Amino acid sequence: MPERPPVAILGVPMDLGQDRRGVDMGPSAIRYARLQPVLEELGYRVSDLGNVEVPIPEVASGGGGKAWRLRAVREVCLQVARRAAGAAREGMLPVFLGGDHSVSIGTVAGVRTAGRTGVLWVDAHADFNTPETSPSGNIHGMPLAALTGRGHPDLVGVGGEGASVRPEDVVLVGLRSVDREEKDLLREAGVRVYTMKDIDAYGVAAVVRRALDHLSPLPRLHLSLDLDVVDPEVAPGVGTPVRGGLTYREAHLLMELVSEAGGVTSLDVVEVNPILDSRNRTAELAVELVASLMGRQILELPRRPL
Ligand code: NNH
Ligand code: MN
Ligand code: MN
Ligand code: MN
Repeated sequence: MPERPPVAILGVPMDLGQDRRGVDMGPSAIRYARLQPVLEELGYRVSDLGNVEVPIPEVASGGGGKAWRLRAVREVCLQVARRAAGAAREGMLPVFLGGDHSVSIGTVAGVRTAGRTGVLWVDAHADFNTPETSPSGNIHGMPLAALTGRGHPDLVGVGGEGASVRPEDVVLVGLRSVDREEKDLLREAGVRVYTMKDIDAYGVAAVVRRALDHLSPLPRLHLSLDLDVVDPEVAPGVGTPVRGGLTYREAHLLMELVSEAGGVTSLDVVEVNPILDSRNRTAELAVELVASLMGRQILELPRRPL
């Protein structure tokens, strides 16, 4: 992995994968919280590629009940995948700003065309539903299942033939809300899962070390950060808050340890909803966490290992 690859920011203002308004403003909120200047201060060359065009729910087409607005979500994800593939093949480090988590069906499908990709899914939820198991019909609860080849063919097929990632290349961290049948799918798929209980019992450091021992041998690492993984007291601006999440420092430590281990080749920052937030706190936290992931340190000094 090159030391400081050029960064490309791509916004995906999509709120079609769930039914609370406002997450479409995530890209604006995160840009307003100074993502680009913060990355430039860290020494990156950054280009903002703008936003992918997304229809508003009032005019979005397709599907209902088992997978709401399926056709529109697929169309957006196809665009995202095309842009993501371009950026990754040019050797850029794409940072995708959601939007709800359904955008990741496109981001991961795109970046993996540049090489086999390990996925670190950091989320309160597993996002491993299919239309059959989903209690809500919301596609933002389905992206990881789709990426590993499960669910509606229109979602699975965003990446072309076959699954975008192998289940053994996926690690989930931070879970505390998983639907009943979703649990069965997770177990059958054989993905690695570290829940909040594991974090409580062993600590973030041990969990991250295990996750990266497993994923680091792969040529690419994609981190998909759903801000609802952080405790809602710290990150209130999300559509589906769940108590008992990462503390402020646990979230930073996770990022710092991934950075120390070599960083990522692509990143999603999703589910920031400024309408549900107060004073843009969650977007500001998101930018801070990205800074920690991209190399910001408390002390810029060589440290001796403990
Ligand atoms: N599991 C629920 C569903 O399928 C909620 C998913 N919500 C999320 N996922 N925010 O990250 O609808
Ligand atoms: Mn999610
Ligand atoms: Mn979530
Ligand atoms: Mn596919």
